[in-house]
Amino acid sequence: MASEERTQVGIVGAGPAGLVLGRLLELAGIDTVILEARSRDYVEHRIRAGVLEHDTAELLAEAGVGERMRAEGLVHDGIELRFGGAGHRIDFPKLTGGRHVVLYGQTELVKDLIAARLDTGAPLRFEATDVALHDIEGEPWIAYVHEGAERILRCDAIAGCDGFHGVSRPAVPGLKVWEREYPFGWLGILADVPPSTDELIYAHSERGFALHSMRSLQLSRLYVQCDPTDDIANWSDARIWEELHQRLALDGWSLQEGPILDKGITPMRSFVAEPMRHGRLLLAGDAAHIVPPTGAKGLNLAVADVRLLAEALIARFTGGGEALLDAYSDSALQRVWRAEHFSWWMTSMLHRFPERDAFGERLQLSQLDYTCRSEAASTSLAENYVGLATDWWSRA
Ligand code: FAS
Ligand code: PHB
Repeated sequence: MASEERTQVGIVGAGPAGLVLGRLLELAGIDTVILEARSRDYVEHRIRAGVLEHDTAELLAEAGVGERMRAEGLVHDGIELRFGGAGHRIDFPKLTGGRHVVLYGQTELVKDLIAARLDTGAPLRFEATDVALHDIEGEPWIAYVHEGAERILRCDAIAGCDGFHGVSRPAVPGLKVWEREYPFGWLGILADVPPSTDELIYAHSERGFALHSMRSLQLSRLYVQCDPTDDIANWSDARIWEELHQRLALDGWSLQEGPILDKGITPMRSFVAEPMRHGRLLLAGDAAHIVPPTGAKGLNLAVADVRLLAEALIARFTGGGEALLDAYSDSALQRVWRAEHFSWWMTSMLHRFPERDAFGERLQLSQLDYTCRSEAASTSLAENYVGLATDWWSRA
């Protein structure tokens, strides 16, 4: 006989979406239970995003989980676009009225959120398997297995924060899906070497795209565009560094090598599923949408979703009615499509397309040149990269 319990919001998934939502609801006194399929160790060491938008960093600090981010995160006031043998800096504060980004790995953010939740004792169940959603249009409940026992969680609402391969999106009937696959992926490395640059370098080269990012002043994170079906076994450390040297090359600048601690290939896609609500099931984060990582939007978009979702659920549970919940999907999708377009635009401008399209390549170079020369075009890149201010969406 399965043991039963009840909560106000059942959250499926302990990635950034589920953990931030859990934190915001907990601070508002809303009961939640988070169910996570994998182990704590797995979730805390899954290397993914690195850039926090201005308002994402602010939200984490306001939610009381930003202390280590403030101490160890790196505030960045710009990025460099490198093409045609020259580097061009995009100055964020100058173009956006003082906004910036913070370099702080998703692994660290997840560790901070998990620690905060375990510290308060709010339920967070790792290795919760066989999660199945039921009666999402009526009286929702979640069946799952934990510590060898069948469990039932009855909820007033379910937040599907279980990522692209989760069970929540498939539970929504009649979904409308938009998808675009790209003919390339990213090979990413984590290297035990100080970054060779103070700010991120996005490089367009004849050999393909490369990105020099970082995780700290001691740890570098770098990427090269590759065939999405390629096998990482085909990429020796020496071959990876050689490609990075060639694609990031600039007179008077050199790239420092170091031991590679982790390497992997990630395919790229743009994906949106609508609506993000069905009955009492609300989708947030990668469960509803995916962006190519070029614009550093994935994690930030997940946080933007749960900022809206938390506000709607808090209103629902504190006598504010369901108007914000009814508006959640449309409000979230406005931000989703803006991030989808920006991520597609950055990806299309910077990557070399396999069909060796000479005309397309000249268009890319012209777009890069214009983006760096025109204050209007630089401002457009900068305001999307640091993240449109939360109140931007309510302006006429
Ligand atoms: P997540 O996928 O992070 O979390 C979902 C959670 O749900 C996971 O912990 C999963 O174990 C759990 N789950 C899944 N199914 C479940 C089930 N049935 N029951 C219970 N739990 C379940 N974004 C960037 O901005 N920059 C990057 O460089 C970048 N690199 C990436 C590299 C890779 C390989 C991937 C896959 C993504 C990358 N992203 C990047 C995007 C990434 O950061 C996501 O946008 C971000 O993790 C989204 O957070 P969540 O929506 O919480 O989803
Ligand atoms: C990262 O540091 O992982 C990173 C930074 C910027 C991007 C994508 C990934 O656009």
